[in-house]
Amino acid sequence: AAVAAPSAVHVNQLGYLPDGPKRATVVTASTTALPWQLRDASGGTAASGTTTAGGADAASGDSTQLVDFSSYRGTGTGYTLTVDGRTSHPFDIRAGLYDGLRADAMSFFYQQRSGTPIEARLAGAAYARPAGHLGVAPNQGDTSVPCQPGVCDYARDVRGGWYDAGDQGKYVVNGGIAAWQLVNSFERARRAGHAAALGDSTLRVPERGNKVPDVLDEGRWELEFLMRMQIPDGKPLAGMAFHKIHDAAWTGLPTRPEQDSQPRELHPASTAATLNLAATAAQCARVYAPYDAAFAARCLASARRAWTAAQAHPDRLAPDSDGTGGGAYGDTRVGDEFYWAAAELYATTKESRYRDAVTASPFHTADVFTAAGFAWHDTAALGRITLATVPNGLPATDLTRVRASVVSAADGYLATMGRQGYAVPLTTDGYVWGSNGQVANNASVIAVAHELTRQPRYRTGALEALDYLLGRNVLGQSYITGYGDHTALNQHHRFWAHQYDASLPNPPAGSFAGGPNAALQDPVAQEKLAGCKPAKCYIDDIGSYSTNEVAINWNAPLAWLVAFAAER
Ligand code: 9MR
Repeated sequence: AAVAAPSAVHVNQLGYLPDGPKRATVVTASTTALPWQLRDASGGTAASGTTTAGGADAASGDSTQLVDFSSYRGTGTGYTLTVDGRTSHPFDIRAGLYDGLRADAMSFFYQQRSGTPIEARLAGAAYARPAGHLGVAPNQGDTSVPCQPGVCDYARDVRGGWYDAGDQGKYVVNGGIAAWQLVNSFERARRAGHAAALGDSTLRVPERGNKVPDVLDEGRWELEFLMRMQIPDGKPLAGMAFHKIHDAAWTGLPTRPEQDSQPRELHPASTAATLNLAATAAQCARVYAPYDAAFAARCLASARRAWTAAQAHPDRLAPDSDGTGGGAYGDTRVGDEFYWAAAELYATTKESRYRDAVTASPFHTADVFTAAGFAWHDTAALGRITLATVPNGLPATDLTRVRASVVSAADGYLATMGRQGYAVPLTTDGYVWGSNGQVANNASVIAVAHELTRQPRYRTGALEALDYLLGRNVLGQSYITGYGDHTALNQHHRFWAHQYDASLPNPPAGSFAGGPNAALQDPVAQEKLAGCKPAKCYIDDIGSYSTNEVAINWNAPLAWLVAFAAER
């Protein structure tokens, strides 16, 4: 595989929807309008016009001009845009634009599954591998995993779930938000009348043909793992969830999952993990009920136990320091998780005790949609979205306020987009570890505002965030493998490590890079990106884990957003 050099005319390299916005950005010193031409595959001029000022883009430092060809109504493949003698990568304009990416961004999760073989017939021969972490040598987990010394005196079967990212750790807080977003994408699509697009036999997963929507099959793979992380009755801290399970020491790259010989360990139970379990298991009880009543009941029982345990132990806080052999995922502020869990339990059960927990939470009236966006450590927005969209018994005035808070957050993100050359719902200080995930999360809030209001500007905003992720950005970089000419191809991963071992594959199509991170938190970024403007702090190198890793909590909002964009 090879990628083309970037072009100075930055477009969505996958393309544009016929009825969607169609804008591009050109980096230029010119402060006067420039002529542009849209050319079709045969080279004929399909449309033409002049640019408008994009201004100085603060996050990149570039001065920009904007092209707007939204009024063009033709369809086809192989279009290019020429501005001032410079030509973009080719792109399509067609209604089915996002169908392939919808499946690939979701199928990423199958390929990250632990505890099951990845089958060639589903993933392609290059991506097939034996099951990882089923206790088969040299693996030392995950069928009987002991605790770290002093944490517990027994072992637990915590097989399954998804590997978090390029490493093979499994973390309840990150698994929680990612599972919630996949299941939520189905719940939202069903409300919108588009459930069939995520239905049975729409994904390359082993459960195809079982009459359950494939995205729910995928979510269940993680939910079963999350419930295995719950401490059984009769043990100290019963009902709490272990924060994480991972290797005792970091493994090198490459390390195929089935070849990992490190001991695996359970880390102390945490309030944050327990509330992630309560929230996602409560959502599970609601969404899976029509397909598997017994599973839904098991989810609800687990959620209730987790909630009760978290209330009894509100101060088991995961530290930032526990980062040997796996990510720390420290979280010392758990009021947001309490709110999220209460909201999910209330939406599912309608019981007054959970409603009281919702309305008593300071997060119920706080501005939970920050400029930075919600994240694995900042989950109140998930609860707010559920309360705004899932029928519940909140008083009408409260419900109106809850819904208005989503719409006003979306207006804020749209305003942020409008102030920049690249229409990204991220402020200049938002280029953190996983910034692309934050772009997708904020775009999903804009999409929920579209559901609540039906106002076209919110669909436009959500689609333009995808333009950013697919190449309309300062680097002219598509951050999604396989979609675009100049794409991410060497994301940090222990199996898809082609850059380090030519016998291994690159990441599969639909893999989403973490994205620009101004803090330069790895040696490659520090060496290659010193002095970068925030939006440029990205390098497609396997060693740059702080800018170029994949992770389940980034692919999940991408899959969510693309499912929204693909609806027609
Ligand atoms: O996404 C996480 C980010 O918010 C943190 O700042 C960063 C450092 O702690 O860790 C990120 O998560 C990584 C995790 O720690 C280990 N697995 C890979 C994750 C993505 O890079």
